[in-house]
Amino acid sequence: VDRLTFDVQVTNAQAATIFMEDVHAGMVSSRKFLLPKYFYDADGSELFEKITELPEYYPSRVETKLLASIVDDLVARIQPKEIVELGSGSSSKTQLLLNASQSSLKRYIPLDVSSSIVNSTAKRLLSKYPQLSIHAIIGDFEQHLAMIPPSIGRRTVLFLGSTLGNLNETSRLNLLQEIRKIVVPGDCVLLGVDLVKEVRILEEAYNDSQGVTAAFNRNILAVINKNLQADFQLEMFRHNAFYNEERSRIEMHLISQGNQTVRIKGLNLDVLFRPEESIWTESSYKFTRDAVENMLAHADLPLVQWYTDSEAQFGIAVASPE
Ligand code: AVJ
Repeated sequence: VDRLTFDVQVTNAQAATIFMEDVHAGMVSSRKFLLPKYFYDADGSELFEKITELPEYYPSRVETKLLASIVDDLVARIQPKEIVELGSGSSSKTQLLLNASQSSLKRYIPLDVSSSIVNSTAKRLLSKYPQLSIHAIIGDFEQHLAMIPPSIGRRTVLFLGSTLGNLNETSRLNLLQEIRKIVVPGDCVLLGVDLVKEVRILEEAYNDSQGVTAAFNRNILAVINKNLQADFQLEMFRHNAFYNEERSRIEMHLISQGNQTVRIKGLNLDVLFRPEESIWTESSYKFTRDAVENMLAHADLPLVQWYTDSEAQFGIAVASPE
């Protein structure tokens, strides 16, 4: 259809090379690590969907409910002509905005690394919203924001799901500064962030009783097994997630159960693990309103509106350049 533009910034071959480099760097590091973006193969995405339905995992549920409750107010204020979404995935929360913006909205620009998900989502949205055109970009939001086409008018950049919380402070500021370059006064940025709260609630959200989060965490090893012909034994790594209060972040680790050597054939690499040695797989930073306001201000994106649920579990920030 001519209402769909499909823009591939990373081919599968390029993505495979970057994956190899990232796994290599993480496995030869003195403190081993893997990047959380690699959780999300087909199995990992399915496990994450299951996480969002867990009683302990409040963020997705609370954000969706919050967004639903503010969307009319939001759209009345911002009347977006186009929506750019970073890490759009299945665009499920986005539909609340698409529905409410139907009179003003002309174009949707989803950016995501997964071409299959973006492709199927785009087709579904095209048939559901006959006035909408879609310019999908397959890429990494930390690298390809410059590839977003010139604006056609009042732009809203969406970054939901507390995905920003997976980035450390430097990367966060970097990304926000890149976002700043694709908006002008009158546009806005909508940022969903998980908030600092009681440690017990935070830790339970990442240590669910059914072990889904543990399976999600271990799945990153299966991703390496599959794509780099490695022989990680998943049951030889224990899921460990805890709140680091000093740094305001949940840390997820995989802890080696004993001495072991893992062969990663695709990297021609043997990796030795000591008993209790950790692979750091994810940080999930938690924010306060002040922290969000400060980081946005540093990127020259003043906070203009702040929404939160009645229990202040999750926040949605609206920022707009001056
Ligand atoms: C998708 C990044 C928001 O950090 O809470 C869920 C991913 N990790 N359980 C998060 C995740 C473990 C999630 N984000």
